[in-house]
Amino acid sequence: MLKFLGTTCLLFLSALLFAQTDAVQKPVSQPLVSHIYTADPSAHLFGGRIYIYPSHDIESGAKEDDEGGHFDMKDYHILSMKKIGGKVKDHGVALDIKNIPWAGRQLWAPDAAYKDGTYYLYFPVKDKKDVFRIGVATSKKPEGPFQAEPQPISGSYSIDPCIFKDTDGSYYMYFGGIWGGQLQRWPGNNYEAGAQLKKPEETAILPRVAKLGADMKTFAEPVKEIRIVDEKGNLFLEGNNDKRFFEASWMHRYNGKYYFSYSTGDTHNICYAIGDSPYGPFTYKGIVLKPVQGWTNHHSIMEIEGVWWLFYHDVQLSGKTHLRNVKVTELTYNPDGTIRTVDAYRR
Ligand code: FUB
Repeated sequence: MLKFLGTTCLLFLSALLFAQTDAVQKPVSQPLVSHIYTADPSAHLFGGRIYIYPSHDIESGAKEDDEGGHFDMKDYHILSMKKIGGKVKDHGVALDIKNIPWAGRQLWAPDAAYKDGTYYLYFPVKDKKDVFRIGVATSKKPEGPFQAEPQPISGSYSIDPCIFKDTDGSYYMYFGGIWGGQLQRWPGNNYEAGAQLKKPEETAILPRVAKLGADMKTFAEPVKEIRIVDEKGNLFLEGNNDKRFFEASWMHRYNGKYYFSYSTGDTHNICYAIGDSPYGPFTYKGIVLKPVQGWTNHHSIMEIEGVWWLFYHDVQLSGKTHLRNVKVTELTYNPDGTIRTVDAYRR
């Protein structure tokens, strides 16, 4: 009898285990639009309406490689909605690569800002020498169309600009991305075409920040590195690739503290670190968003009437790493100011 019970128990346990590992991952939210592929959502509240500035993923036929050559985007479409869960409007082409005089290829993750009646769209694109730079374009409307400046922002490089407005009215740009984002080629703000990625035992490459000039089209100061440290104040090594910076910077304030969040790239987390100044240092606190379906993970965070939202993407619609779809889900804080980790799937 005991033997029979033991075998039944074992069978039950293995069935349970099988059911869990085999469980279909049910997404906690659905794509905001499905008529085009969109990624890297930077969300803002402009004039009481939610505007999302995403990448516009396409199938261009470009070959997949470790540099992200298959992310071969050629324009931006801006999305907007009155409220979370409301109807999402696609405002059409807001900026086309053809109309950026200095651009070569690959329009990657953008962000936007508003100041004194003008909207600014910040975007990374490779120049004609295949070097990523960050450009800016302006419009009188949040949805564009945007008119690009004739040159990239002087002193800018790499990818993934995030524009943060501090409570004193200053604007900062956070940026950078290693591997295909080329940040490794810019030690000390100088371009070194042959510069390599760090070895696992070396200190990891750091993200960058610069205060914007009053014209919103220039850097007001030399680009600085942002220190992300562990609880003991030590910088991460490249080998700590589940915590070190890779790409996809975002900055927000919560209860007077500065929250710098970013993707760890090859380990696919969105992590965050907290500091007392927009320049850091930022102390690592944990994971905002666990890996999503697809290789890349990219997000933005914003508050609407006391509720916090996490915008992100996955590949639910296509199953292909370069054809993504943007989503949104709620973000919650613990009483001590730490963020409750989001799992984008019910397992
Ligand atoms: O969309 C192209 C690149 O993929 C972005 O710039 C990265 O952040 C990653 O999401």
